[in-house]
Amino acid sequence: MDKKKQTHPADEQQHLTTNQGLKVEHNDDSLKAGIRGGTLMEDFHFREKMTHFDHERIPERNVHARGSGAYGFFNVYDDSMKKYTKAKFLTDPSLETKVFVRISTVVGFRGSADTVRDVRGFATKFYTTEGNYDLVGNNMPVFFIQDAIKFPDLVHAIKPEPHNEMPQASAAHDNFWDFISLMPESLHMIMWVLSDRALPRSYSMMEGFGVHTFRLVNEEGVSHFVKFHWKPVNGVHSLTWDETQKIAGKDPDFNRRDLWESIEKGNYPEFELGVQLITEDEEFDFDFDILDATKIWPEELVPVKRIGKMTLNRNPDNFFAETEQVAFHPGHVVPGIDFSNDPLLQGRLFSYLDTQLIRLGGPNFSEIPVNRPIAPVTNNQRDGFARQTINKGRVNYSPNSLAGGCPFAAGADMGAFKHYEQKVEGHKVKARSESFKDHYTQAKLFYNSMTEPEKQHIKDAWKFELGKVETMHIRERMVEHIVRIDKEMAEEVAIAIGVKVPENVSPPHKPSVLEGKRSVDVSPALSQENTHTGKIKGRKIAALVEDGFDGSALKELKSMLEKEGAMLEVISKNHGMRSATKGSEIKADKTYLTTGSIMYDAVFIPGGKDAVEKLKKMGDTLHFIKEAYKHCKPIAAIGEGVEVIDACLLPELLTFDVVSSDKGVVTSRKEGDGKAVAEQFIKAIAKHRFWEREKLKDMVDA
Ligand code: HDD
Repeated sequence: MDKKKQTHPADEQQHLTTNQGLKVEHNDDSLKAGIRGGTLMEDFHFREKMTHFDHERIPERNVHARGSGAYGFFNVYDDSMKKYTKAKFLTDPSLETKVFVRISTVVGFRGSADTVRDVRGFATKFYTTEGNYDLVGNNMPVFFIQDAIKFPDLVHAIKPEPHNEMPQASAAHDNFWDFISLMPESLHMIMWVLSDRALPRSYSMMEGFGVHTFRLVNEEGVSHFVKFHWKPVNGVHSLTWDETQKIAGKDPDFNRRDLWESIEKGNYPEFELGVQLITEDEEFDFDFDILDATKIWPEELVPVKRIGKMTLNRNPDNFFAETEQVAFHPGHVVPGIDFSNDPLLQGRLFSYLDTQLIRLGGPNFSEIPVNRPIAPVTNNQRDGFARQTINKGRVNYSPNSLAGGCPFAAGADMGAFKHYEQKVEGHKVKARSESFKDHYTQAKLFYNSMTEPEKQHIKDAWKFELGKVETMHIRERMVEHIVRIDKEMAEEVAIAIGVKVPENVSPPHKPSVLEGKRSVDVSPALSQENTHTGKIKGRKIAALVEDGFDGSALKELKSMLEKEGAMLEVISKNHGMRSATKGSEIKADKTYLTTGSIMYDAVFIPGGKDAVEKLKKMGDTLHFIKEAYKHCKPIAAIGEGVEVIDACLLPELLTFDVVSSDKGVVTSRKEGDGKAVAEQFIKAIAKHRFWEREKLKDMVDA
């Protein structure tokens, strides 16, 4: 065997080299004229290293600058979608399509905190055998504006104000609400942004939406209108507003870390792909225009058909190379998927390619590994900054005879993309259809579909957002809009922000073209409380442990939680091993200094006399439990551990030996009840929040 091949490649790579492959002898001092002399121009290694560093940053995305990525795969369940589309990855169940997903916040800069109130981008690149397909969606099914020409205004208004660059990653400022108060089309989206959907507990616990109406086109050329959905297998779960603000300080990478860790642990996030389909004949059947991106198709009118599943199972190797350089574009489509005339979508079809040119420095970004299709690329495009492909031969034009006409355009029957031949007719106008002018019906529908706690969270969010607005007439204009959504909501918000509810607010305009069409007054699918699956996969549970704890109870719970895909972390005053009375000792994962109750979904306190005596006297422990209680989270304790809960003097809570998950506090002083407590605790964790405790929150000093 060739001797050179026997050395491990890693051994070769251990040597530091220049970008030309030259081994470097010294990396800690630049080349100088004498030991205390000036640096010499001749030091090519210094200059190369410094120049590269000076050019390391690229422009961050104008919106969606902060994001996290993951690889995975998608499988369609069966071939039933053949009726609607010829896209192979949506019709051939034997295909496993590789994907890259990037989930992002919209407003904050690249280094901003994860847990801000914001829309989350949910962009998926499918590397299909027919070319890349990008589904560039959000975790909310509607958008702020109806026409893309308003996008620069929207983004200018929501981003930090230009004179002082404040506030970071927040809509709570005058410019944004000034703009919104003059753009009633945004009100439906605003209701989503003020709801718990804007505070996802985990990227694996949010829905995704393609937002626009797209088309699916089958082999026969028949088109259906479609809306795309991602349904999280873990259900939709959110943080509370108080948690999000505290987490932003304690761990600004909270959602990114959660995604990374769940993939490393094998708790792969999973989403089912859903489609809502209507025929072309049904286009005008509904009390909204299907081309209007500020409207949903209520699931009760048009059911979501679940057609496949995506699993995210691999973290990127390098954040910059993959997550930062990935380039999405709603115009990256494959045969069988096409566009509608939605004016927001039409504008996006221009903007995404345009933005990549500045962000990624030229037209060759599709050659960056994360963007490269698995389908072969053969065309006459050449040159440009950072060209990677070494095209061979002399021919770079078409038609040609010197290369036998290659590459030649294929027919649709050979797998080529052919634009759907839609008949269009009309005057060239800068105007908006009358059918786009209903701005309140679906804002109301959303609000009316919420549970009481969800409604309260929206009211509280209004109070915060508008309370930060300094200009009184902007607050007043917003309250006028809120009246048209819900009078009682407007009254509560108005009191909190110190304005009067105006008398005689004109009723919302309902275009006559939409009267008498198919509609619903309530859509249960809009409440995230109805998405819960009874599963606890991806949740994180804290166990509060000191020396002398009951090791057997903790071990039993830990193994039951892990079986369900949840994670238990041990929190203690200090790092190191904690001794157990029964069972084996355990390592503390975190201390009260390095974590907090806000980072967990539930808390467990095992028994053990010595441990409990210490825990009862520790302010940090009591604060941890009280804060979890205030955030309506499940708490469980067994044996002497119950005394620690008692020591918290929680309002309206008496701990009994009744092992029940009903109130989210599961306790038993009988040591033999360990399994029963664990079972009920898991049920409570599945429920996630016990909102009835919210009314007590002012009584909990945490
Ligand atoms: Fe956009 C990024 C989603 C409207 C222009 N958008 C971007 C990303 C997502 C969305 C998920 C981040 C992609 C990534 O992770 O790299 N955008 C949406 C949705 C919209 C929407 C769901 C409405 C339905 N966007 C929209 C409009 C325009 C843009 C109307 C302009 C006409 N969006 C952009 C952009 C970005 C972008 C400026 C910034 C970085 C990028 O594209 O690659 O071109």
